[in-house]
Amino acid sequence: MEPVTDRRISIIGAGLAGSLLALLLARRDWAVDVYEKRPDPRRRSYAGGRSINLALAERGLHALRLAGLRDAVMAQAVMMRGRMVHALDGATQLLRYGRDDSEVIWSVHRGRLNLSLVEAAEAAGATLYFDARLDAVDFSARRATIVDECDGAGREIDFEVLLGADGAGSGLRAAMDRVSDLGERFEPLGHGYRELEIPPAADGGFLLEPNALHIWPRGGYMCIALPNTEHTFTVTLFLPAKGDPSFATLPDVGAARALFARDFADALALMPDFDADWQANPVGQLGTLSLARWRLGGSALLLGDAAHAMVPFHGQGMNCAFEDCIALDRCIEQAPDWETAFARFESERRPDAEAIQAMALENYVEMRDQVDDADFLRQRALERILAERHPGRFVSRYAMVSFMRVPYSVAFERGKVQRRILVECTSGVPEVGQVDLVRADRMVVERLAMLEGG
Ligand code: FAD
Ligand code: 8RB
Repeated sequence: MEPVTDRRISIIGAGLAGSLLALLLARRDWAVDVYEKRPDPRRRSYAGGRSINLALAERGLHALRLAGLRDAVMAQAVMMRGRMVHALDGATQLLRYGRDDSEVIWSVHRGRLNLSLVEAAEAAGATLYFDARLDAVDFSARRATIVDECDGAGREIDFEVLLGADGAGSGLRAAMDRVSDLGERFEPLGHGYRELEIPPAADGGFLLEPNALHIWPRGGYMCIALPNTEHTFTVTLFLPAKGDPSFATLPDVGAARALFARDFADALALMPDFDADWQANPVGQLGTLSLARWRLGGSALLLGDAAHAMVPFHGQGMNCAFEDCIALDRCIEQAPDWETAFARFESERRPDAEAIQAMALENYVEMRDQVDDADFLRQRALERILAERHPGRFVSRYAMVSFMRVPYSVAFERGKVQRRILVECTSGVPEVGQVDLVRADRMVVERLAMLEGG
């Protein structure tokens, strides 16, 4: 579609997806208005307070490259080369994610990343309104009510189209669902999370290896830690809501401390503020959101977490939301009208969103329960061997998801074929050195075509 000067696109949410989308569309000369319920991040201090970090992988990096923000973000990112697995006895082992330092993921500060995106969106010509919450929508009149979060005053805005980048608790989604059933389903994981922090060492350095994503796998639950540029680590405990142990069996900080002393002793020793953090930070809920419809004709469309919130265990929610923005920008550019653009976006992205949602669920089991399992480690060893023998053909699922931009649905399907080969070739074989590689090679060539662009 050719932008006509007075034609506006209205975006709800200036989070990670909304601000990137505003930037991409403003660059194409659309008049873009963004309504964000939170205050302007430039008027808040990001220096103090807790650091919340995110893992940025190739899909997200590619989006930042297109936005012209790659260098600025990477200047403040911490490289994570692999999983550092912490056994119960405190022993650690680094399992690399990729072949070398070209295949790594990056820990970035959410607040600073969001701020960079907001500034870049404005610089590209988008208009951002803060403390501005979408409250109600009259889709037939194309009018919406925006409430000022400071004084509670409501005002009416006219819109051409509404793009919902307003996250898992989307207000636009609720408004759309009131007009036409979106077929919304939320599948709770049954596990929650709580965040803690490891401060810098006395000499100002890191208390754990900085260039890793730390995992304390404990079967039914786990802790993880990601490094921050401030030399701290953000620690997250993932634990069932019910059962033993669970958030239900931790009525107070004393019980929480006892669980950590038993299961995460080396981590607890690094958290002098454990009690205060435990009491200050609430338990977060996790789950998978699916909608039968992401759009209302050609008048409103959901993307990012608003359309397909997922569990966090592949570290791909933001990466996927950024990929949505690039896909939507292209659909809008190429389609003759809004309805066509939205329909193409939805049919292109739905299979990929469903695939990463499923892979994220699977990765929880792998992270918490399999990283020290003998069968799993043998399969992983064979995976490395086959990846080396068949470059561009046998590529680990983790690599396809994190270091490449092949569609998530392709990574998911090829991952299933590869998993079967690994299981068939290692079952009943005690050592990976004893695997029949001639047979394995034949399976690979017969069952897997070369990866496009691989
Ligand atoms: P958000 O970034 O949540 O933005 C939504 C915005 O809409 C917010 O600014 C909100 O204030 C605003 N909003 C909401 N309702 C309204 C309304 N009614 N009116 C106006 N504005 C509204 N992903 C990764 O890829 N890697 C990671 O390592 C990772 N770690 C994470 C760690 C944590 C603790 C959490 C919670 C998530 C993590 N994610 C990670 C997921 C990632 O944060 C999300 O997938 C991503 O932010 C989705 O972007 P979004 O723009 O759709 O939503
Ligand atoms: N949301 C991540 C991975 C995969 C790591 C691996 C996992 C915390 C909330 Cl749990 C998790 C990964 O397979 O070895 N890459 O990036 C990020 C993760 O959690 C983030 C920090 C998180 N997301 C609510 C809490």
